[in-house]
Order: sequence, then C-alpha cells, then structure tokens
Amino acid sequence: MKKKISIIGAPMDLGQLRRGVDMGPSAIRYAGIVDRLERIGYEVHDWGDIQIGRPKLVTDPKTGLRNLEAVVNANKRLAEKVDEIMENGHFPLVLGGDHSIAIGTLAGVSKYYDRLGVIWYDAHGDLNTVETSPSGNIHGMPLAASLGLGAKELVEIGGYSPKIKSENIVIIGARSLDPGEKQLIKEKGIKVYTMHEIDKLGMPRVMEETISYLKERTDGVHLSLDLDALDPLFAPGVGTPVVGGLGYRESNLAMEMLAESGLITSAEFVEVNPILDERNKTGILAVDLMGSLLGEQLL
Ligand code: HAR
Ligand code: MN
Ligand code: MN
Ligand code: MN
Repeated sequence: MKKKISIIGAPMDLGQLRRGVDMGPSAIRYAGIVDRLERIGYEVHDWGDIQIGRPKLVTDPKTGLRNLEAVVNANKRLAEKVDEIMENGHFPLVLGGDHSIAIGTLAGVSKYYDRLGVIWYDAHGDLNTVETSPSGNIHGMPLAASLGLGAKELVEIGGYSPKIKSENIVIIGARSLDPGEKQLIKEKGIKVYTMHEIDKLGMPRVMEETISYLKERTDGVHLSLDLDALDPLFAPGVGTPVVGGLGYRESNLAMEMLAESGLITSAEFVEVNPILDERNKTGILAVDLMGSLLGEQLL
C-alpha cells in the first residue's frame, strides 16, 4: 500500500435525476476522512473538488441520454486530475458524486496498468448502454462505458478504450439488474456475486474468491464502491436505494480483507446524497469503510 493518499472530490449530480449527490464530497470530508487516514499513518493530500458548473439540464431527444456534454466535460477534468495523482505516485481516493464519475476515474487510472482489475461494489450493474438504459441516466452506464460499450463520447474519455476487460471485473452486491445488463453479463462472462451468492457463500468466502481471482490476472485493482450496495438501513442517503442489501459489518469485513490482501491500488466512493441522508449516516459509513479499506486496525 502506498504511503501517500490524494483525495479528489467530484461533486457531480448530472448523471441521474435527484439533486444533492453533488454534496457527497463535502459530507465525506465533514465525517472526518482526512484525520481518519492521517491517524492510520498516511500522508494525506486533499486536492479539493473538480469543477462541474451548473449547466442547464438537458435530455437528448434522439438517444434519451441526459446531460451528456456536461458529464463528459466533468469526467475529462477528473481523468486529468487522477492521472496527475498517479503520476505523483500517490493512491487516488475519489469522492462522488454520482457513479458516472467512475468513467473519469478509470480513464485516469487504467493507463498505468496493462491489466487493471475492478471491484464494482454496488446494488446495480451500471452496465447499461444507450440501447438498454431504462432511464437515460449516465450513472447507470459507467461500467459499460469503461468496457468500451455505449455512447462514443463516454467511451472515448481519456483518449483510449477500453479501460478494462470483462474478465478483470468482479461485481459484488448486485440485486437490481436490467434485462440488457443481465444479457451483457452472460455474453461477456462477467463475474458477479449477487445477493443470492453472498447469502449462500458468506462474505469471507466471496472476498477470498474475489481476491484470488483478481490476484492471478491483474496488475492493479480499482475499487468502485457505490454506497447503495449496502442496505438502506445503513445507507439511507443514496438516490436509488434497493432493500435487501449488504450489512454494516459485512461490508467493513470486505474492506478489511481487501486491506490485508494489499490488492487495491485506487478507490472511489460514490452516490452519497446528504439531502436524502439522516444526520450524515451515509457519509460517516463511507469514512468507516475507507478506514477499513486503508488498513485501520481495531486493536
Ligand atoms: N439500472 C438503472 C438505470 O440504468 C438504475 C441505475 C442505477 N443507479 C445507481 N447506479 N446508483 O449504481 O437507470
Ligand atoms: Mn453504481
Ligand atoms: Mn490499462
Ligand atoms: Mn448503485
């Protein structure tokens, strides 16, 4: 694990319809992320937030895509910043923002690896394209875009594609997949632990399998953690909650096992929406998970 962490905020709420997730980075900082990581022993650099602006909300009448241009522009800026963090040899920790920002994060990170792995910890697959999306919301598309599928403006962010290969992805926590996403998962043979498998195997086994699967085939692993992977009981401050989700300890254990593995080389925490939250419960949870991921010891 690198000793220096650089935090970058992406206050993006244009990849979906509910305002407020742009305040996610503030809520996570307010919950004490910098102190928390410094106490573990890291040198922490907070790079502040990328500029998103306040563009007029638009839906493309032909494709149904929402706010495409603004999402693309913000992701290009994020990709540049993440690239700079990588260039400096720091561990990039990206704070969302809705999940559309993963396109920019991966664009910034992936060029530093030949075989980047991704753990997608999420209730959703985020594998929609223009054709399969039920909503036109880009936060339902970042994993597909990173595979090189979907609107070319999204796919080409960072100037290269694809960022990742389907065999280097593990999705954990899925329980709300659209028909087109299910088809794509089968077609590409993407490794998915749905809630069903997690219930059956238990989180320790799921993480052991995930870690050994990625260890043998990748040269770096990005963790993209959508707070809606957790049950809304623990993470009420998200835009698209889905009941029957992962537990508080279960998720901390997953992060602790990742810390022990030394596998993770970059991370992002997304979809924290303080407007929908209860006393920053979800922001505080996010910081707890980051502490576990980055090696905080209980004893
Ligand atoms: N699958 C749905 C869509 O494409 C819902 C998107 C999911 N919301 C998220 N992403 N928070 O994980 O619109
Ligand atoms: Mn997501
Ligand atoms: Mn690469
Ligand atoms: Mn989600």
